[in-house]
Amino acid sequence: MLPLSLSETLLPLERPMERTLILVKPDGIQRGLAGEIIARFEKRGLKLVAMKLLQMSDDLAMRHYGEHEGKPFYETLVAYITSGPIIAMVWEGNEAVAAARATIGLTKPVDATPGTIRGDFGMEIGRNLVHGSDSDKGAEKEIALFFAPEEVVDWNRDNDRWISEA
Ligand code: D4T
Repeated sequence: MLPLSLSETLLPLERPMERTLILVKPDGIQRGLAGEIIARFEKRGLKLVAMKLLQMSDDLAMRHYGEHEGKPFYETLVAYITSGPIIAMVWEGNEAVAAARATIGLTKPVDATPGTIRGDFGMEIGRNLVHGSDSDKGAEKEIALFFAPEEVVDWNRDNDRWISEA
């Protein structure tokens, strides 16, 4: 049998892709880092499928951070996330949750590796610039909080075969 040609081995991806919710938090917007932060995910190879600028209400913030209710940092966390506009995005890709979290870096920016978003731009846990879902299930719930199904765009990226194996 003849070996497969490059175009035959690099067919567009058919397998289902994972999605993750990413927020550029108010400090990211106020510091003019939104473009830089978005570029990190884009260059990594994740695919943008939804995006909006919004001011989070207390109600949305409490639903988004519901798992932290009762913790000592909960109220300051809600005040921080509602303190200015944010950018909410959905990024798609193979193991998108893990890829995005590795791109973001550890929760406490002083412990985050240089090269990650928090490791390059952050100093304090209460100003850690960006949020990324922590699991596939969590991402599903979080995406539904911020986007209606029709706001998530299913599109084919022409260079997918150079980013993902079939
Ligand atoms: P988010 O959810 O913002 O992406 O952060 P992480 O996924 O990295 O971290 P997390 O859920 O454990 O914490 C959510 C949020 O709470 C802030 N926080 C956390 C804080 O202010 N003090 C703390 O002690 C902890 C644990 C930071 C992120």
